[in-house]
Amino acid sequence: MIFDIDYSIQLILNNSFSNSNDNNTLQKTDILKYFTPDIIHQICEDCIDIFINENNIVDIEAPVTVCGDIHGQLHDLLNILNITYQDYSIKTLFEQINNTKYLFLGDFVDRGFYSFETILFLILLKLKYPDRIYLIRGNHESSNITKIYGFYDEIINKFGTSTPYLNITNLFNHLPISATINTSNKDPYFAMHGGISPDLLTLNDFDAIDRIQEPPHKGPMCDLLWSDPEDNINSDYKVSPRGAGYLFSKRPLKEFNYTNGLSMVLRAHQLVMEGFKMMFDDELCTVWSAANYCYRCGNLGSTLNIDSSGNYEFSLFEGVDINGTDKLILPVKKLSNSNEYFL
Ligand SMILES: [Mn+2]
Repeated sequence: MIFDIDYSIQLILNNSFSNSNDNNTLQKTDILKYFTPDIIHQICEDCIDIFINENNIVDIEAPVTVCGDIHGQLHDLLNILNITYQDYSIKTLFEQINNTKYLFLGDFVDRGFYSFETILFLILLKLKYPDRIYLIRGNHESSNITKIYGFYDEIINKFGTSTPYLNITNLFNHLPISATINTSNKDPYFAMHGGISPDLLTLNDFDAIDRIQEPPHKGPMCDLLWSDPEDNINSDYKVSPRGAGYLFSKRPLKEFNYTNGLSMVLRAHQLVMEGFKMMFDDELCTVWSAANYCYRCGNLGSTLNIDSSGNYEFSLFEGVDINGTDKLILPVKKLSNSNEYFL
């Protein structure tokens, strides 16, 4: 089974910017005609071959753009990648990826309208740029969770069969679960989807996790994908109201950074109206990239851009109007950590 990566990527781009009234027709005639279950199976198998050779902690050299939850909001993902309604050529996309690596912190699917296109686009980029595009697992990259929150239903509606769903959730089981970002002048940044775990005190502990599985309901892998930071608890860890993972306080987070020589933990997993949130003496940051979450929350999205020497700045953006036709992408606003606020 042969597929062309560049053609596949351009096909998704073309369809993403077609007139919304024709969207379903075009998806049926173009996207679904090309991406048959056999092709999707092959794309997943090729991408699994890459993930299986990545460690539980992937090592990334900055510059890198760190992205939080996407949740099937394909047009926000394209916005992050500098793709606009005016210019959605793969040449522009590939130039952007050659400027900065990308790290996506999980929760690619569920909630939004385009989970299938979003995950397909991301794994095609991973195939094209295995050393510039990095994907780590979120709690929604799970067979159990995606059956409830939209991805499974979307696949059944689009294909009439669960085969692509089974291939893609199998791919989820191979995703790495954390990342270090190395820079020339600062201690490494460390990233995961949810948060820290009482069972993961040193980075060596991460290597012991057998990650090739559906995320368990408890234990270190579960905590990494599900936990949240919390200001108002007076213990290190507390049971999470989510029913999985923990709430963790400043003390264990700062101890984790100190023990492992890290400058900051980067995570996603929680909606932030301002797009990002610094906590715990600026030793933890939440990055949220699904702007106007579920097309109604009115929140900003952000990415955290880390340069080669370790300085960072946020890009803030508003939600893309997916019903618009001639001004689909809103301008990206930059907020730098050289501003007084972040010193
Ligand atoms: Mn999450």
